[in-house]
Amino acid sequence: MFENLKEQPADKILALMQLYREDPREQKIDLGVGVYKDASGNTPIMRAVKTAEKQLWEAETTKAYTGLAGDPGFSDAMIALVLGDAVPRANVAAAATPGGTGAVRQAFDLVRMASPSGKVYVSDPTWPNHLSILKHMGIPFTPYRYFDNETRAVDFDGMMADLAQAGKGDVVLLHGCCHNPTGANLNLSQWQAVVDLLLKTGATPMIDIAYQGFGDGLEEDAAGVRLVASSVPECLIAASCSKNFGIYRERTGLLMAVSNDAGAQKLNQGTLNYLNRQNYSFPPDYGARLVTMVLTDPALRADWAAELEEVRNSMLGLREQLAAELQRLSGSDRFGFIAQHRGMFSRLGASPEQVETLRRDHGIYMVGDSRLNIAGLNKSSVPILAEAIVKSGI
Ligand code: PLP
Ligand code: TYF
Repeated sequence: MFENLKEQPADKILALMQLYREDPREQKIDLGVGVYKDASGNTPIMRAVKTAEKQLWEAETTKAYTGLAGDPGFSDAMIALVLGDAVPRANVAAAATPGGTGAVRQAFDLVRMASPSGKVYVSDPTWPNHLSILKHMGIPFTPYRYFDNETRAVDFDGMMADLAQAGKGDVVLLHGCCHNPTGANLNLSQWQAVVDLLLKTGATPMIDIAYQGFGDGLEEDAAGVRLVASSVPECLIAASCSKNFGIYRERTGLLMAVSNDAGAQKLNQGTLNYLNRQNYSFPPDYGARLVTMVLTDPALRADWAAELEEVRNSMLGLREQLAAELQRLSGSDRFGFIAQHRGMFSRLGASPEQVETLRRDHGIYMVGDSRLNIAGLNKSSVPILAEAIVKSGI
């Protein structure tokens, strides 16, 4: 039967990672895959996570199965981190998943069960994995306008016009913060307008939040999600711990189903448990346990939040340095958006040919749509990138 298998398209971001590794040039800059890197190019284990690992090694007495939804303490801690006190805990069903990707996948599975003919509205552009998973699952989806290529900001009028088409039974997929791949985000009054529209159309929001703490701060980055969750009758939230806890390979995420009908919680929780069982039974626990320890121990939490703040400020500093350097070299303000964008990514607005030139002639690797990972830079590579960008006529 294997002869029936077809070659599947590679993930372009992961393929680029490989290409970079194979490049023998010494002077090369990796702005591809969305992994945080410090000034020396390392992806460190966060201090609080390392301490929690030591404590866990000492204290852990069993590796027996957890529950189908994972450790309830992890759900509690993550619900509080993402939602604060926006909704009563009793209104939230939650299940641990293998990473944020697992949460996205389980959410789509729930959508398919609850609304078989529903369509998922995805931002244009969005994280390619959203599209690839939807395609794989055979779930119909349609793009909504999101990014204005001229201004490199959100095309909010276009977005609202397109989302007005979504109706009851449809799902509107939103990025909680730090939009991937553009770096352009909604402000709070735009979130409010989206909420008003959702209330009017009856479409269900699904929020993917993979970078809480990477944009403007832990609370600030969750403001949109909290506004949505506290305003609409129901929503889905897929949260990832990969970036903000730096535990990428531990595969740690949480799917939340929020309903303002507290009576629905039992059914929603049962559904999430069922979906975990169908796909992998028990979710991974190691990363979830570390996150729970960090979030519930005041000293570990303070240290984690402080280090996350350092990470965030280092990316903001690089954004400002790059925008200033580009302004100096190009003599124009057209790169000012780099300092306005938030999170790891910005979409530069270069053509695929220009992206290729940067790679071939300058050893600078960014994704083909000209998404660059700001964290791949440091103070000394910013001027090199800025010069290459201007030389390539971007
Ligand atoms: N959603 C978005 C938008 C992302 O960029 C990522 C990236 O890593 C994820 C979800 C999920 O990541 P992970 O599965 O590594 O937790
Ligand atoms: O967009 C990124 O670079 C990150 C990491 O299949 C990633 O979200 C990329 C591709 C992928 C899984 C994670």
